[in-house]
Amino acid sequence: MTTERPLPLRLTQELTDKELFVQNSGIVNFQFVPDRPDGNLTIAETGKHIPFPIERAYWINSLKAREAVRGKHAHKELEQVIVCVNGSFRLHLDDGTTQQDIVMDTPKIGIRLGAMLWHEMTNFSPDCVILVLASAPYNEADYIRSYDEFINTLTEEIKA
Ligand code: T46
Repeated sequence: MTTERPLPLRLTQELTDKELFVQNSGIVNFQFVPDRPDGNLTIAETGKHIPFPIERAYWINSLKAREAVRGKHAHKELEQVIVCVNGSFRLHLDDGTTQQDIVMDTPKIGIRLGAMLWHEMTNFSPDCVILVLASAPYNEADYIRSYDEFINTLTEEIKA
């Protein structure tokens, strides 16, 4: 028997949190100002688009290896918004019960990565640039890097 995996979600302006049914996530529509022929401007403001005060930003590029994998962890408390500012990649989300894949290929829409959400990034285009806005400074103690530990922590939280 084969288990069917749902088709990856495509980011469009019409998309709502209803279609993104994995828990602790959400769609973030940024303010977009097309300035043709002088390029486009995309804006993220705390309170308006980002549901937390931004304490840290980091960006990822040079994703030339087809087989590159990033993420593969959850955070205990950190809140983040991830956006593909150039190129494309695939974002895999797992709340411990439900899994969903999203094709990240627009700078206009971000995805909220809430606490206790397992996430993996793959299928990077060579020109892919990822920006992440985070609610706190880097803290390795906030990471859960083992999937078994992630599931056990969720089970303990349900029992408590
Ligand atoms: C996340 C996803 C979306 C730091 O020292 N400071 C930092 O702010 C960051 C982000 C990383 N690092 C160090 C920690 C590791 O030794 O850089 C190394 C690589 O980090 P990591 O393996 O966590 O990178 P990714 O791309 O797998 O994950 C990153 C973020 O770390 C993570 O919080 O949610 O992007």
